[in-house]
Amino acid sequence: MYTLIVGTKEWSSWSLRPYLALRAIGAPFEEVLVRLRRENLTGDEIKRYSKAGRVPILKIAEGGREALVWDSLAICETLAERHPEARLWPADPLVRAEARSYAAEMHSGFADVRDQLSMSFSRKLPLPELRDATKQQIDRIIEAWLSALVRFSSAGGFLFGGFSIADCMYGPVVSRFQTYGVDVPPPVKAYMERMLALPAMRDWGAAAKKEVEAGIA
Ligand SMILES: N[C@@H](CCC(=O)N[C@@H](CS)C(=O)NCC(=O)O)C(=O)O
Repeated sequence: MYTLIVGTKEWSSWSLRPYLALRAIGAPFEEVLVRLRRENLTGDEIKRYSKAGRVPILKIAEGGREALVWDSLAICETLAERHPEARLWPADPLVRAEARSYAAEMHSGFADVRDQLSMSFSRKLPLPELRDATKQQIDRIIEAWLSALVRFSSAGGFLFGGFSIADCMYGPVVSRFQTYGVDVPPPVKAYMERMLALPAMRDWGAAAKKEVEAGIA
């Protein structure tokens, strides 16, 4: 029923987010991998699937019809709606409203973190000289994580207790902090370890490592 079109796993932070959501649901899905950073080739290949020209893309085939969903957050929202039993959003409406804000803040923000600490999932890299804006965004992410963890993590270990779309959206940031050795306080470190121990994160990391070994990332 589902096909997820993703980019090179070592680099494609946006693709990792709905991948984590799909894995959390446990529904079977096929995966198509498009190699990124191949100049015009990448864009042309992605446009074979979606005119928006960006991965991730989710294809849903159902009852003889097909739907295309593009953009990481739209895919996560669609999956949450189609699989309420997976509780991809917190059950409490007020907590859910806050979790949605976390996901949206990530989706529309932190441009300097994304620029200076680009995802390289399986590598360990030196922390570059950070711009002030990047430092402020890192502080904001840590503050936001701590605020949620203090209130909710005892009920499941994740930002809002049980694993949610907020965690999906920040999964690539966990990877970046690990790659560049960003200094974080102990509760955040423990949260990062829980995220990195998820089978979905480990599988993504193993695939990313193979790409690096094969010289394609
Ligand atoms: N806002 C989009 C961003 C998607 C995006 O920028 N994807 C990158 C890969 S991570 C891409 O498709 N790049 C196309 C290219 O490299 O030509 C989302 O949330 O899905």
